[in-house]
Amino acid sequence: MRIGIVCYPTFGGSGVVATELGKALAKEGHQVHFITYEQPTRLDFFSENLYFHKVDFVNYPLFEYPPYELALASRMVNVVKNEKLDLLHVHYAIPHASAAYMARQILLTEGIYVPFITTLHGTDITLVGKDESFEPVVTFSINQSDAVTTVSESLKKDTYEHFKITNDIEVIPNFIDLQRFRRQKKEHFRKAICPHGEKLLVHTSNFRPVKRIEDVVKIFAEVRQHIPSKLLLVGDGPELNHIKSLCQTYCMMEDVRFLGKLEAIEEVLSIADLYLMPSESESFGLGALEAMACEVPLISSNAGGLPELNIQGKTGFMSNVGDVKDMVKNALYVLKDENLETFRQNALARAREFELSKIMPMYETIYDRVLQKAAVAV
Ligand code: GMT
Repeated sequence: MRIGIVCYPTFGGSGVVATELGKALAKEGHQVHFITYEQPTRLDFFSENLYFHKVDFVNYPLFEYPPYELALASRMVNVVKNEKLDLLHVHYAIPHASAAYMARQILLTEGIYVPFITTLHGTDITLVGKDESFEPVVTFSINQSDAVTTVSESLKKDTYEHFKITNDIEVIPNFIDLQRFRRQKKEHFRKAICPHGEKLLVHTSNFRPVKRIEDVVKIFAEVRQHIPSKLLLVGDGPELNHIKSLCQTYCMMEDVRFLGKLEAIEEVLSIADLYLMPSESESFGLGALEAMACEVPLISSNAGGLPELNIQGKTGFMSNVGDVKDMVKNALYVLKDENLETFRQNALARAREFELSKIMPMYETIYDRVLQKAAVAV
């Protein structure tokens, strides 16, 4: 198949899922064309089946807000025609689904029907999409998609609740490449961070308010009163400076390290004992799945799709959003030497259920189906 993938090329979860999916499809022999404004972060190697088409556009002094969506739709039209794409798979509704709709309609005037599949990832529904400034367009483009997927049952429910959806929604969870995400021996690294055998807690994210990183800091401040421990904060985003000053307020800068954006995240996860994800809302929790694959148990909130990943009392624990006290109690329990190994093994076993090779065929099945339908429609 010749597949066009549209995504945000940044470190965000939706971009990671889109890129990893594209890479895996290319390995299977499909021809995969990424259409986006920048080379996706994880698209960092050569494969004969992978292509990148940059969305370029002229900016004109009249445009206070450059119309990216129009340039994207035009580029999609151009790539579909030139590369003879069979379908488009767009990740994150805004503005990718409406741009895909526009491209499909333009191509139709030339007798070409290119179906598009929309994958909803989370904040495109739970935060941004339902805002009245976007809602009618999001509803319309979801309903016009040839197939729609969400990354959890919870996100599917939210989508039906917040929008007037007439289309079917299928759930395809996030996946993990266990060849890459596995616990590696990194003793020297561990010793450098925890020289006196401290326990190591980790959080990775894009430092947005929805991640409640203040809670991460509060949990750690309390845990270190009971167990010698260190905290690694990986990522970058709008909350970073605020979180740094919070750590200073708690006088614990010597126990907290900020690592910024990291590509080899699996190396950090390989030395961790506990992963913290106290999010306000989380449609799946890809960062947590990456940690679990590296045998790191999870202390999380019970928001969104997290109960579909974290098994209470087995792979870690969940608490209500903001219940820092309960999260501290659970963290101390998991970190006990006599408990940690069992939680580690349970986390890995759970991660195995989301192995890439089990999830990718679900997308291929949808591709086959929309192509069959499109063939009948033309
Ligand atoms: O976590 C983020 O804020 C990034 C965001 C994105 O769309 O780039 O991630 C969302 O999609 C991921 C991949 O499907 C999910 O694993 C994350 O749970 C989801 N984030 C939220 O719902 C907050």
